[in-house]
Amino acid sequence: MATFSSKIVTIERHTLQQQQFRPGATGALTQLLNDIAASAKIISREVRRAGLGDILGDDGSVNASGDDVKKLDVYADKAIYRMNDHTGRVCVMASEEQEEIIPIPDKFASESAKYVLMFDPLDGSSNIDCNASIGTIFSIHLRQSKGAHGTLEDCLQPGCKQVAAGYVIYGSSTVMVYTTGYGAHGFTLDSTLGEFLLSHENIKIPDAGKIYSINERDTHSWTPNLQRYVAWLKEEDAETRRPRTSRYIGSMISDVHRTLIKGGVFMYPGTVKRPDGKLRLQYEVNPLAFVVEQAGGCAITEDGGRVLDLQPTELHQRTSVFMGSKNDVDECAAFLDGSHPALA
Ligand code: AHM
Ligand code: MG
Repeated sequence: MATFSSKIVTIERHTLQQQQFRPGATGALTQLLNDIAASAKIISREVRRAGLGDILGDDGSVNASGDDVKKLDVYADKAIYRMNDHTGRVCVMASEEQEEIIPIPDKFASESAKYVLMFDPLDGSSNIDCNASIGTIFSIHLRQSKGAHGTLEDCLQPGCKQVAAGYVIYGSSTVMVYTTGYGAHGFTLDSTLGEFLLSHENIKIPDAGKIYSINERDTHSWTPNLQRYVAWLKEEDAETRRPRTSRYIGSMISDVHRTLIKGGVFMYPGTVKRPDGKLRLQYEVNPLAFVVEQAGGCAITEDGGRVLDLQPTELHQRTSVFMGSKNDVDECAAFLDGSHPALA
């Protein structure tokens, strides 16, 4: 007879339990996280059906960051908006898919709405047509403004001010990982029950990994120190775990999720054409950096600063990023600032 040794915990129960760590909590953040989980179920269902209907392929437009918009991006963007525009918990939203901040409709806008919700509805969407994993990334801040409507300034807070963040990866299964600053926790969607069940409690990223993840197309646009670092990773030296293995899906959420589970380093540096890289600070880098730090890892920019300390000045700001296992990021930082002995 099967025996069951561990408890079954739904995401609703988990977010409620986590509320105890926030003295004075009203339950609004707990409910907001549950609303995000609910929109993720809707998006997951649609992603799973992709290819069955007339949903695959480009819709012909270009988004605020200059990328082609896929129909599923639009669907995911609307699903998150419609789940959160009327709850009285969110004062303003911002999406990677939309140029400006997204106001709450007047009839639902309220001074008591405490939270700012920013999201990348479907990250890695260029992978939709070939069935590689994609995902939703979200970042939540406490509002700073007064009045019925939240403002742009509410959306321009540094990542260290996030009160919660996470992502949902639509991979071989659908997994939601979130943090409210008390560890990073993962839940797998049981599609027959329609419930996210705790599957990765208190995720700990390995201190060191064997995988590096970067788009090597840009090798010739990297700084000489970064070129040397990636070349060094390929050299043979068992003592320093080399050569490392390369993995790059081209879907940040998938590359970072793998890094979180298996360890290693994920890198998106600046290039000659794009000195700040490609990835967006508020929608992609900050939320994933928060999760990675909560799992015991690190996230820095190319100049060695902590990602979460960056003060955003514009909504669709880009930043370079190097994130993952502590040892790997430290090693990488030493190459970037020129202090690594291998550069002598
Ligand atoms: P997207 O938000 O339009 O999907 O673009 C972001 C994606 C990231 O998921 C991924 O890390 C990166 O673009 C890959 O870019 P590149 O093809 O330049 O390596
Ligand atoms: Mg994205």
